[in-house]
Amino acid sequence: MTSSATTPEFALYGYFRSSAAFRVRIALNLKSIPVEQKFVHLLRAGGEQHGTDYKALNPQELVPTLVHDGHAIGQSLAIIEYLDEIVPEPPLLPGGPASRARVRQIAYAVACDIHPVNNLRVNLYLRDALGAGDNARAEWQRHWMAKGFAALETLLTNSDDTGAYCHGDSPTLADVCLIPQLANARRVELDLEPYPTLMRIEAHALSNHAFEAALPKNQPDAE
Ligand SMILES: N[C@@H](CCC(=O)N[C@@H](CS)C(=O)NCC(=O)O)C(=O)O
Repeated sequence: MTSSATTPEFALYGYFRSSAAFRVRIALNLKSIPVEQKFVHLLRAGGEQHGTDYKALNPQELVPTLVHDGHAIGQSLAIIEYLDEIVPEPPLLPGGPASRARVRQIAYAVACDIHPVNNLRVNLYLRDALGAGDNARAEWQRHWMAKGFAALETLLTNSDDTGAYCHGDSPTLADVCLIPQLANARRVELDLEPYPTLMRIEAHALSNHAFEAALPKNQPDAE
């Protein structure tokens, strides 16, 4: 693990290509929280996430981990909710139970259903234990992303609650999850033409510096 030398109050262990870390980077940027980035290379030397030091911090051996005030917090959604509680402005969940439920529905569709089956360790298991070739692995990812995006496209297109962002005209947890997943989709060359509403929201989000600065290509550890 290597680190950049900036302010130590918040430290984020991540990897430029990790979409779960990308979510946290967006949330930190939206809230203008300065962070010391610590880089965990998921591929080098069998994966630095499996090393003793990192495992002590996050027994799941996954990034991201946020370290703040003596706590090491794993799980991007737990981290983002923590940030939303300690730095409430701007809020990442809207007012009103129904609105909050809708934002969580979109966020969880990405974070609980699309993302986990496409994670690196799942891909490596497909490749190494089950003998799937690289083409099959890419097809697996495209399949699950397409299924998830089709549902989100319908949900977002058919709702008056959708605005410039997934919910209204301000970024929420829904956008924080959706935009990184679209970056993953591009990596496996999924055709995104069937999702014009997702594309419109993505274009708008990326015009916001908080999202743009969090892109994998803009990270110090980008390759
Ligand atoms: N549900 C977790 C997922 C974390 C996760 O899957 N992280 C990936 C990168 S996006 C990872 O560390 N993969 C390493 C591995 O599979 O070995 C979260 O939201 O933080």
